[in-house]
Amino acid sequence: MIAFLVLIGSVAVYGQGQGHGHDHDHGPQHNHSCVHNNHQQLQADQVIVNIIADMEKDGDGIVEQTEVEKEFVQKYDQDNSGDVSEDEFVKQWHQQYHDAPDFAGYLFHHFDSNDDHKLTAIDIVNFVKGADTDGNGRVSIAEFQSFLTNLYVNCVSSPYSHGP
Ligand SMILES: [Ca+2]
Ligand SMILES: [Ca+2]
Ligand SMILES: [Ca+2]
Repeated sequence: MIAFLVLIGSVAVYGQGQGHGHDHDHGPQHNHSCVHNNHQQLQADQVIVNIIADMEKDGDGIVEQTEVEKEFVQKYDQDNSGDVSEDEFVKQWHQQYHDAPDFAGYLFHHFDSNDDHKLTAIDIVNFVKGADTDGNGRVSIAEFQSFLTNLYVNCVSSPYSHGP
């Protein structure tokens, strides 16, 4: 009887090990919650100030596509694969801004405009387009700030189609 139970136990463990070995988990890796929650109790506007400080590096008052790409793609791409996975994004965002992982997951989902579960240059192009509310081809700090405020405070859902 004991031997039988041990056998069942090892089959169960073996089964789990197998599941891990195969990298075919395409389901959502994180929960997404657009309710802002910060582990250091920072308010949304304080986090946004920090994001802008990191993003707008040359201080010309314009958030250039290259600046967003440097910050969101190159810096977050820990394994140098050329794109940013949800895991990479959530981890880095949480570390940098202390937003809860669930909230970082919501941001990632929002930024991943073509819904391929990666952040790449195409997502940044869409990001900049989405933030450029007056359509002059440039994202001013004020535009960027209100874009982020909408994400943080108004909890907007993605403007892009994410399929069924
Ligand atoms: Ca700039
Ligand atoms: Ca994408
Ligand atoms: Ca603009």
